[in-house]
Amino acid sequence: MSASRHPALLSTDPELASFVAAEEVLQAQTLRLIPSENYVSAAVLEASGTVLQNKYSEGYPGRRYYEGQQNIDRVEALAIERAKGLFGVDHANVQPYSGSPANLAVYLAFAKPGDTVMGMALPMGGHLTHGWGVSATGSWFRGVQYGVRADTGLIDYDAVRDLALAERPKLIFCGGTALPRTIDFAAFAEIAREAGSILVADVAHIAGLIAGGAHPSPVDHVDVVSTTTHKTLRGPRGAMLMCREEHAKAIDKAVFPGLQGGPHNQTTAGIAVALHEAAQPSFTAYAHQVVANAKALAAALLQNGFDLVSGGTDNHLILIDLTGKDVPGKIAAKALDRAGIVVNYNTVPFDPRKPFDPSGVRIGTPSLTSRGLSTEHMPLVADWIARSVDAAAKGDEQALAAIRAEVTDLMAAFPAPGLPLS
Ligand code: DSN
Repeated sequence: MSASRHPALLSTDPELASFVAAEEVLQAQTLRLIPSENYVSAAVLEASGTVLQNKYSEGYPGRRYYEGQQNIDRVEALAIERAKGLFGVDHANVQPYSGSPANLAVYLAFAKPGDTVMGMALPMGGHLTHGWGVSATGSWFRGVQYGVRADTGLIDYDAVRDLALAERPKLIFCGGTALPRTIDFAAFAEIAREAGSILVADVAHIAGLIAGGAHPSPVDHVDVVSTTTHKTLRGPRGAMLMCREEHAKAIDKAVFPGLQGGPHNQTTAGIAVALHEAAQPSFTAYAHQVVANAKALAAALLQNGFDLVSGGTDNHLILIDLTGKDVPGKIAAKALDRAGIVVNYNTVPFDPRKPFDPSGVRIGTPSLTSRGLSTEHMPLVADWIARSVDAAAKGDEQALAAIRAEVTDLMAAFPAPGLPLS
């Protein structure tokens, strides 16, 4: 593998080219288990690196503030039509730069600073932008937060309802970043209706599962669907907001001119390609395989003596609770990294430790499934994780190096989409 697949880059900026080449090797050789990451296809990668990059196009198709939009309009209109078709929505805005700006646009569309908003607490599995204190959404708005039950690790819908009726928030967010279980959108919709709140489903993590029919869709239940495009959906780094026609104007106005300037047209093109790929039967199979792999991995981890938040998973994500082990999340995550297994340390609900040094490790199966690993490989993956955590406890660097060699060996047999063959 060499930087020569980017010859112009290599010639102009060999130093930067060497970083990209090294990242290609890293992504090819390691077992990537961060549940919010994936591998885009070569086609998405190409679309994301086109001359569409060179255009400014504030506005929307047919209504721009710059000329020369003949092709850009077609690109954006295609992405919009594909999003509408894939998710079955009236309206789609494909311009948000990423998930946080997408969510901020929702606030701008429906709330005023100081209004009460409600979301899942970050340490319980929510997202910063769902009204958590350190985020602008928690300082400009009054965030109230729900969580999961201590005994089950599941969302307590009765507590969500009580809080919503007590607080009558302007917005309620459902969805998050560390939720291993199916979200009951109908239950949230009932609560939002009673509380008179706008309901937003942030499906960034599970958008690909929804597109592939491996998780129920929120579309018939919520006012707005917010999603990134680069997680299970396997597109470029970007985001979309989808809604019924009645909210279309408010959403569009909030994204532009409310919050953003010119859309990133090269990303819009990548999103269009990813949406096309996600509409194929092979993507339906992919989405179901992601879940089957996660369930098999969860079962194998339980057999290896790990505690899992909520006892397992219904989706692509597993939250390992290491409070019963000798190794906290950060030390485990760093040891796993040295073993070629890339995860992130994460808080677990009711974590006795601090967020920067928490008790959990968050893993998921989108990336390994994109490489073709299946349920039969999951006991081996669980065994590697168990041996790595054990090695971390003992400070056994040799054991970690041995696991890394095994990981590199297996991954060489499963080429990653979008990457050169190792
Ligand atoms: N950073 C994303 C994740 O890893 O889940 C959420 O924004």
